[in-house]
Amino acid sequence: MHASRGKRLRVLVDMDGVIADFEGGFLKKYRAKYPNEPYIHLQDRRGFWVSTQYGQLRSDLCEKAMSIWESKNFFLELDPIPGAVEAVKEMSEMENTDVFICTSPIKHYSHCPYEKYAWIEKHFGHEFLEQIILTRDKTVVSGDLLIDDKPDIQGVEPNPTWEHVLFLACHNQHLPPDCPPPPPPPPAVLGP
Ligand code: DGP
Ligand code: MG
Repeated sequence: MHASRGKRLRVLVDMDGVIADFEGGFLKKYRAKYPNEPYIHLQDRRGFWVSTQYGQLRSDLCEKAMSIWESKNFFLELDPIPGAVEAVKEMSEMENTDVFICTSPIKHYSHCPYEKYAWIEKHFGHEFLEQIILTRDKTVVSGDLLIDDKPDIQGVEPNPTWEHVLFLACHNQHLPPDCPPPPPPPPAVLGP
């Protein structure tokens, strides 16, 4: 494809749900903080937004869920998805290939942006900090491929340059292949 035409291939790799185990980390800390509250097994997760599904279980659980990823050290202590760090390192060493980590920080910004940088440094090394893109809108980032577990990636650019490769996750594994994305929730870019 592009590389064979003399152009370098630019791969954008999402972080949460692709290289960092957001769902597993969330469930572990939610159950530790709220041992007497109901929870959703990973195999029963449906829909991208964790807080939406917890809110459907019981309305006050939406806020309880959000308190987990808004806490200090939540993002820093996420485990890597098995094999993902090695795969991204290998890909970044491939000829004619540039790899960037392209990740959306949560709007509660006290800890998340810092911890995302620290996580990349811890697992990939200091040099990899050059390859981080923090954005709430991935449609304005140019690349050839975007590997991401979110089924619908919307933003201000209606025709992103990248092709979306949907990364399998507990919340999207029941979706039919190539299903059309649901309409975007106006006006927020990212959602809850
Ligand atoms: P990304 O993986 O780059 O698409 O980032 C999405 C972020 O949103 C990631 O940190 C996971 C987080 N997230 C998952 N569910 C919810 C939710 O229900 N509400 C909020 N605010 N963030 C969520
Ligand atoms: Mg993700």
